[in-house]
Amino acid sequence: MQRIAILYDASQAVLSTFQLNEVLDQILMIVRDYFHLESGAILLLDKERNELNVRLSFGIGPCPTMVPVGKGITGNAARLKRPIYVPDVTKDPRYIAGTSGTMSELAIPLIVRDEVVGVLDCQSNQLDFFDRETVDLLTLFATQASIALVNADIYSREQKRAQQMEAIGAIARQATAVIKLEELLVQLCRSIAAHMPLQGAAILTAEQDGTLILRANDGTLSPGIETSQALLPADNPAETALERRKTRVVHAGDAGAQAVMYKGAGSELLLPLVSAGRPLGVLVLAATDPTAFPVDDIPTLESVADICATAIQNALYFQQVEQLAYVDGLTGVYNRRLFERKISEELDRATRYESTLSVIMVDIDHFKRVNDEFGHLLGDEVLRIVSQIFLGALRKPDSCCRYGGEEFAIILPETSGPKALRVAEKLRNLVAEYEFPGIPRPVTISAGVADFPRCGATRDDIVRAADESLYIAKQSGRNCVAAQEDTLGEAKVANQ
Ligand code: GH3
Ligand code: MG
Ligand code: MG
Repeated sequence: MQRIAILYDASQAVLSTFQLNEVLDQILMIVRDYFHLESGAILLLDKERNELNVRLSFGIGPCPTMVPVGKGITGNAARLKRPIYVPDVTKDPRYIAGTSGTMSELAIPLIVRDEVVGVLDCQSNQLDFFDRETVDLLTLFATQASIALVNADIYSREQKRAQQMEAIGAIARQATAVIKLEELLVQLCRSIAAHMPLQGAAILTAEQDGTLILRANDGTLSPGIETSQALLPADNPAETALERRKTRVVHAGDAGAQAVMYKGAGSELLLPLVSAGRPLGVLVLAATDPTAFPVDDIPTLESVADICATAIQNALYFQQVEQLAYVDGLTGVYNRRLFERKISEELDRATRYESTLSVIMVDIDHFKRVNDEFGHLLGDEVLRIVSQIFLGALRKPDSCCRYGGEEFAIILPETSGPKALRVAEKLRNLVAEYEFPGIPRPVTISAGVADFPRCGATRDDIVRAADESLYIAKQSGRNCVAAQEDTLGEAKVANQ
């Protein structure tokens, strides 16, 4: 009767909490205090590896923390799914020597709905310590303990799920708050790293040719790849993940795990970012723990990737619309609106870094005549061709803008007046030499050059100076290039 009371108390105690650590504590406390054992341990089953890991113990000296299922007395209890009692461990070859003084051992599998979840290992320093009744009682207690362990496991999963859902909500809210692509990518990495137990998060974006570039991270990348825009080696796991549209876990030390970019990362999850069938990039989540990304968590993390992909798609769309607002419909070069914006930005920058900047104003000569003689459509074609000639001859940082009608304004960052004059001269030459289809004579341009800081400090100063130079070029007979007196020491007309 007293023993039934013990069992009742013990069950109450282990079932009174959902916290795994508390359940483990309670189980071993009961084994030690109610059953007066010298040592004991709870081993939990790692199903994937088919091994038992010691989660908590008392009175046990140095002994293996992991036992494969089928090995030792505990491993055999798990394999056979029934308690194994060894009254004299010295006579049992299965016994793995550990704690000195142990004479008898009882290993009881922890089973719920016919599935082994672990083993309760009980040891005594006395030979044949466990009588029939104690074995039965401990076995009954183990049943209660198994239920408590499973409850705690369900609870911790639920809690984790709830935290994940909360994190997804927060990430989604932050994702919709930013529309500029570069900012969005960094924001996504930061909020993912802030809301999830990770070492870091990064986003790789797919370039047009399919290569992946590291575009953003949460700021915790290892110094070696701190530089954004880092290109990944070909055939890296991230590339295959995106190609196959399949989430992939890589572990440090895996063959081809070059994409493990975080120093000290034990594992990385590579989540393809795909929106409306379009491959946009890869979300990289890094963790120090090699087992940080269990299969159960993948769907939740994939929904985080979906949120990212949608937000990135929106930002790309916004970028496209924004770009369209700055592009001239007829020629495809930038429009005047971009010119106004760009020149202000570049002047700010040149002022800050005390560098130079030039503007070339271009006007097609006698364009009215071209229209009159060959028709408006051909006139349009001339505008398109001239634009292409300019684009082909300018450097990447230069901006070619259609300023109005048949006038162009070209911004040359970090370029002094004399150098800009040479560029203008090159453009003039290219146009003059071009044989425009349907126009049996050369089409020419005139150009005026001005530079910062020599021609002034403001946008208006520079544009006015370039306009005046253009006027001088026109006055000098057209098909030529001119610069302000300030630029070259005296008003100069080149190459009449
Ligand atoms: P100048 O050498 O002094 O610059 O003479 P110009 O004939 O080029 O100058 P003007 O300002 O008299 O004429 C500009 C012409 O450009 C008038 C206008 O019809 C034409 N134009 C402006 N925009 C377009 C366009 O989009 N397409 C076409 N085909 N013609 C245009
Ligand atoms: Mg004009
Ligand atoms: Mg003209």
